[in-house]
Amino acid sequence: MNADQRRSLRVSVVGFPMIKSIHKLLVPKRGADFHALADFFDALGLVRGESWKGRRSQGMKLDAPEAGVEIGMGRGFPAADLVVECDSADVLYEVAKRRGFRIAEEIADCDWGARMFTLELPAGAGRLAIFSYNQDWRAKPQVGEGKLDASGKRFGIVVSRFNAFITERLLAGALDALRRTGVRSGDIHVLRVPGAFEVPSAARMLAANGKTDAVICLACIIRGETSHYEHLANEVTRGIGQSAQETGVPHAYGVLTCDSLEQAIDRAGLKMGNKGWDAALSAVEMACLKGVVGRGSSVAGRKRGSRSQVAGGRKQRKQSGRR
Ligand code: INI
Repeated sequence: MNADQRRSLRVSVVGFPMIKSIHKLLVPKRGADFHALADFFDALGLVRGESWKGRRSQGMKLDAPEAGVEIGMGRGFPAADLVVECDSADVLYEVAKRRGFRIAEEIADCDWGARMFTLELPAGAGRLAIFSYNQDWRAKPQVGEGKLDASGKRFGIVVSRFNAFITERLLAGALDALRRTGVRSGDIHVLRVPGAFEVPSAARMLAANGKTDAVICLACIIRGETSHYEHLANEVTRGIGQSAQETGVPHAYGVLTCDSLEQAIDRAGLKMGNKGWDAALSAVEMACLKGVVGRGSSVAGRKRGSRSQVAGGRKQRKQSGRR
């Protein structure tokens, strides 16, 4: 027994081996049938997976995103050796007709909420049923994101005077981004503070005043010879995060932590863009996210147990009973 065999034996003894895939095996006798089957499944849109060509055999896999064994009893099942679900059985029915595939059963409505037809597989390999559900009952992720339209929103900007050569450029970038996303000048409140260390406290003052939709924090910390830099950077970062968490008001992090002045210049409008501008856009997006996640929204506003498309679809599927 070699090392690989010993390892796989150990897996099956120690833990339950995971099933990787399920395949319907078709073994045509002639090369022409092999190619006819490959063309047939290609035409229906199955995706070509791995293939091999050896001395003893050749083969290819045609994959679908989902596969499995279905055990059913009762009536209404298609008389088929293989069943494929697709987006639109009607479209594939037209493809099959155009390609001259042999149709065993015409397309028709099923009482379980689907459209279905049956084809003869090439090379006498059996029958294939193709169906699509009339309603998409599968769970879909609820995706939400904040828009970049900040009109009517109010922003606070905290900017440190330390390294003003850099931070004034960050401020200019942030103001530009806010104006371009529709913020009125009167809705922007700028607070100047001595250095980065003071940024979190000032940010909290703005966040707590009840009139600010998001706070933009701008500072520049440049590494010196001492460990002061690390302490300062950590504390400023922690403080900004804490203020955001505790007030529930989004805070954008526009604090440069750089090894040199050159690096800072690059991030204040030169080679690496302007981090003030970036921070302002993040603030706008986060300020708008509140509306997306708020009550009655598609993301978080749905009450538990309320009828979703998914639950409705499942219910219907259960009631009608597939096939
Ligand atoms: N403040 C900065 O914004 N950047 C720095 O690089 C910096 N350094 O290196 O010391 C800095 N120090 C000042 C600090 O933020 C406070 O303003 C000061 O300690 C007073 O509390």
